Amino acid sequence: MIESHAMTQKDLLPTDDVRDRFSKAMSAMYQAEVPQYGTLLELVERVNQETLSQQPELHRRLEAQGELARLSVERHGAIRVGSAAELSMLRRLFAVMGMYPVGYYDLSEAGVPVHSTAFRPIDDAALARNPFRVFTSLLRLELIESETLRQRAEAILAKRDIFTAKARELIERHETQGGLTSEEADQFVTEALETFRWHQNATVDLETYQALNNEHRLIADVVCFRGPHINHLTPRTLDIDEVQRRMPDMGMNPKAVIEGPPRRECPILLRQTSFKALEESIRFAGDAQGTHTARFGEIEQRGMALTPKGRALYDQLLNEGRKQTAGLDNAAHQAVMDKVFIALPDNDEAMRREGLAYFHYHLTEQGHLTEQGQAAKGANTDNASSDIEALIKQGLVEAQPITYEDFLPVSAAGIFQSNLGGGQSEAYAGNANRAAFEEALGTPVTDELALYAERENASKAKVLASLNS
Ligand code: OOG
Ligand code: NI
Repeated sequence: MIESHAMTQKDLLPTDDVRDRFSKAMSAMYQAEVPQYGTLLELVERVNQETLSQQPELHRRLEAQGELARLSVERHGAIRVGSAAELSMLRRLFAVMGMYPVGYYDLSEAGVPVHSTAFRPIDDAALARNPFRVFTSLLRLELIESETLRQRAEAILAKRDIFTAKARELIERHETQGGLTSEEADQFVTEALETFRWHQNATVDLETYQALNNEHRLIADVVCFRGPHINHLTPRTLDIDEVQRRMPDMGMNPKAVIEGPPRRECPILLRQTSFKALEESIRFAGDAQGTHTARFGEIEQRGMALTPKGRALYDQLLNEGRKQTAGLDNAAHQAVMDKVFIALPDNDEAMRREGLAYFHYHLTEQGHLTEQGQAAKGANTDNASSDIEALIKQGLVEAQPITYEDFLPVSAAGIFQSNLGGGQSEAYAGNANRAAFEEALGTPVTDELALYAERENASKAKVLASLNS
């Protein structure tokens, strides 16, 4: 029995590989569905290559952070589901790919009746291999005021199954045998992809669609189709300003402003912009023709993850900036943000010393020599943080900022709104309900800040241990 167990273990594909295969298949499917996404990928790739050759220091830095290898596979997608049963099954589906729910995002604040999490890998090695993330929102029917409309939506959702029978079977197999073989993984990718596919045929008639759409565009988007079509897939760019500038030349219509922090020498968190998708023709039950806009394009530039202290400062500055930027075009908006964000130091060293961002510590070449030879001078695990400073001064240890792997609620709200038409709305505000979300999900979401802190601490401990042994 022990032997057959060992055999099974050996034959199972690492979840990182399942995720890598899935994210590539998803990208291929979305390219076929939305040709503009292919154009966007080309543009991002070109600008990334140009940026790397123009900025050797950035090249060196990304290489040292282990960011270069993953750059071309890095993307996130977004979906919206309608019920607790759908959300909890998705949790199990993403677990097959080593993706776990991280963070809670309340979008009701921004007038969007959903709350969300991001399914993503969590450990260093998995993130380095392929950090594929899916921003997943759960529709909050309880926020719909009209009782009849709410019941109508619930009844429609209760009738659909967004998973294929084979996908369900493979998810269960993953759970019982602790993984999937390579062949099963390929089947899983094919079957799981079905959940995210676009359907031109709505499951409801035009009248129902319109009634739901009048309550909120997003409700119609979630309720009226067979499944939670992937609504965008976002590549990572190294120069979002440049991509935004070139989008119109390539036939894409970017949203007015880039969301998030302004451009910086040392990027923080996440900057994002999107292009508006075209209207797509839909065939409704009863054969009526109509249109629906759901799918769009988005790009993002990622920077360092901020500590709670750094994040509080970011939120404060963002709010200050937003008071002055209403209605401004991108150039003016960015100019205001530049000024406001002067309060946040723009170099790694200061961000680290002031405890504003998370860092990953590792040995320099000299540190490795020291590790092999004599014990490090002055290293003493009793006082880890001051020791790290001493080791950095001695050139034995280097600190690299940890990349932000998550999302920003204000930016997400801006993305939702630019694609739903309609601006700011207070209709559903003040309705955060993390407990309800977690109950629907079937598990608590992991706190993203705790994850960064853990990774920072682990890297520190590893460096200290290797120099002290
Ligand atoms: C998700 C919008 C949020 C992001 O990058 O912040 C998002 C949606 O529209 O479903 O993807
Ligand atoms: Ni997005």
